[in-house]
This record gives sequence, structure tokens and C-alpha cells, in this order.
Amino acid sequence: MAEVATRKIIHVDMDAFFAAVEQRNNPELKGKPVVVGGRPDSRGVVSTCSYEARVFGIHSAMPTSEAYRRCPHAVFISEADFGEYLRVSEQVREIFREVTDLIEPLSLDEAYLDVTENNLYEPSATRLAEWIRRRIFKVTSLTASAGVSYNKSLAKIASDWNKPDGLMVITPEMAESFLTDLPVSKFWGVGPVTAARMKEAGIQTGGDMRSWPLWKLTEAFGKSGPWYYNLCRGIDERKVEPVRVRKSLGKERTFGEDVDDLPHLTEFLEKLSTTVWEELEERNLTGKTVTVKVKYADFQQITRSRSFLRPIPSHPDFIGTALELLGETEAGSRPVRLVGVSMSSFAGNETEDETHQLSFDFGEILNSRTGNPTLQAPPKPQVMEHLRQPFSSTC
Ligand code: TTP
Ligand code: MG
Repeated sequence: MAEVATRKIIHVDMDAFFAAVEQRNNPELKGKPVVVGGRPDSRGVVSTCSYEARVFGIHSAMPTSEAYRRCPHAVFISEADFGEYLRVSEQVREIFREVTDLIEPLSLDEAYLDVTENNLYEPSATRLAEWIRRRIFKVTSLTASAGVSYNKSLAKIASDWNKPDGLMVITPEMAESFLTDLPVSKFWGVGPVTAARMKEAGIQTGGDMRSWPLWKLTEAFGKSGPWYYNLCRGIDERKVEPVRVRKSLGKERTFGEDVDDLPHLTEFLEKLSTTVWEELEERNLTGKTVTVKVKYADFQQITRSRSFLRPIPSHPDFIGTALELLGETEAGSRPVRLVGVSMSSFAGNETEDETHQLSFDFGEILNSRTGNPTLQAPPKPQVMEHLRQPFSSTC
């Protein structure tokens, strides 16, 4: 409890990361709308874009053709320079390591830092966040935004608040009123579908959510109910986890033209599965769950999964399972825009109980279907009775 109450967390997120690196490396792009990812004449999507491009309503995951429609004079970069992004990411991590070892990277350009105790013996997380932002700029000539608070959820919301090149601090004293007016879509674990369901139920803000008792939230939102109950009270006990274990490995591809020819899709999925299998072998990973993802031409996306008690032993087993799962979709009768395949539940990541199950046969244990992958399961929440007064710690 004491540990939770006194945590000091910083969430750092680089601004328009890929686009900013491109602008830095090509000074003639500075101040211009820059769109990274896809080609205007193809069906790819935008990875990210500079803030100058955002003025035109362009954003990540938008079809690049749409971005072109909105801003034809933007500079479109279809050959992303991942090697360069990785190098910058490593420089930024090095700066984080000067401050603390408790770093949890979420992607190339963002990370949580637990600075409760830190290498600089600086008691103020706010001063540390400013120090980090200045240092990042000095070393990389790029700007980062930071959020400071006493837990991960609030720090992440905060880093987004004053973007770009911004800092936001949410102290324990501020949290309650801050959360009262916050739209629920800003809460970690509330995707667009859940936000729409909540709106229907009359929950639009953290304040609305707080007026619901735990039983009612649980009745309406199942296992996520206690998570929401805590979150709108500023409670999030997740620790900064320095090592993130890879949870899945997969590949997906958007077709140049929608495909409704099943043999073609089958052949394509076989090839994709082979690529994934080779990468799994390279990384020495074995897994127990195969998932196939299909996005239809109308953008409806579904997944089909199958899990086994033991790691899938061979390449043909992996492909065979993937193809069976494809057979459980409407591929062939409905045009398909994207197909993907992944492996998860890696051996070595099991709990002890699961490890015992490995001595059983390679038997199927579970089929799972989702029609809406935006409904991500939040971490297992517990309502902590002793933490119902969350607004009393220091930042
Ligand atoms: P973000 O931090 O989400 O975006 P950003 O850094 O470009 O912009 P912001 O200032 O809002 O933080 O993602 C970091 C990088 O990850 C981004 O530069 C490109 C890549 N990315 C994708 O490739 N696809 C995506 O859908 C998203 C969201 C990001
Ligand atoms: Mg970013």
C-alpha cells in the first residue's frame, strides 16, 4: 500500500516519432506536412504524420489515399527507415537508463519510468521529466512529451495532454477533479466499442462512471467492471514492468485488391504462415495458440483462434491449423481486404500450472472467436478495499 501510494511514474512519448525523424534528417521537410507509411496510390495506411499534416485531419491508420485526398501537397514517405527509428529509440532509452532501471518500453517511442527512486536522487518527478525532455532534445534534436503522476494510467493520459513538446502533471490532489470531466475514451482499456456501449448506458465521463456502484459496472461490463471502478477513482496498481515478455508473433498483409478467391487466399495464408514459422524458429519460440485474422472489404474484422495443450510441434501443424481457422471465416464468399496469422501462448511464459499441462497430448483445448478485436481485455483488476481513498498520496 505504502509503495503504491508513493509511486512516481513518468510516461514519455516522442512527438510524431517517425515523421519527426524524417524531418530532422531532411531539413527541407521541416514545417511541412509529412505522412509516413503507405503510398497515395495504394491501399496502405498512414503510420504517422507530422503535426503540420494533422491540421488536415490526417492521422495514424487512415488509408494513405484518404490522406492524399485531404492534403495532396503533403510529402509522402512510403519507405520508412526503421533502422534509423530504432537507433533513435535506443538513444532515448539510454537517456532513460541514466535516470532509472525501472523502464517499461511500450513501443519504439514511448515508455513508463518508475522514478520513485532514481539514479539522480531527484525527489521531484516533474523536474526529472523536464530533465529527460531537455536531454532527449539535446541528444536527438527531437521533442518528446511527458506525463507525470502516481500511476501508469494517469501518467499516460497526462503525456498526451499537452502534446507536442509538452509536460503535464497530475498530482493526487488533482486526480479526482481531472477524472470527473475526462471522457471515458481516454481511459486505458476503453476502446471505441466500449466507449459507445458506455455512452448508451449514460456513462460519458469519469464522473459518470464513478456514480455507478461496483456491482452495476460488473453486471454491465463483466470482468472489466472492477478495472473501470478503480480507474475512475484514480486507482491503478500496475507496476512498471522492466521486461516485457513478447506475447505473440505474427504477420498480416493488406491486399492491393480485395480477394474473394479461396484458393488464392489459402495459398497466401500458407506463405504468410511459413514466414511466421521461420521467424519463430529464428527466435527459438514455440507457441500453443494460433490466431487467424481476417478483415473483410467492409472493414469488419474478425479473429479465429485455436489453442493446444502443448506447443505446436511442426510447420505443417501450424499451417494446417491456420488453414482450418481460415475455413471458419467467410473468406471465399465475402471479399477480404486483409489476412493475418499469429502464434501466441509461448512456451516459457507459462505459469507453473500450465507447465504441468505440457505433459498431456498435443490436444486442442479452446476455440475462440472475436468479431471485434478493439475490445481488448484490460489487465486483471482487483478492487482494493483499502485503496478506496486514492487521492491522498503524493506525486
Ligand atoms: P505514436 O506515439 O502513437 O504516434 P507519434 O509518435 O507518431 O505521434 P504522437 O505525437 O501523437 O505521439 O506512435 C509512435 C510511432 O509508431 C509512430 O511515429 C509511427 C508508429 N505507428 C505506426 O506505425 N502505426 C500506428 O498505427 C501508430 C499509432 C504508430
Ligand atoms: Mg509518440
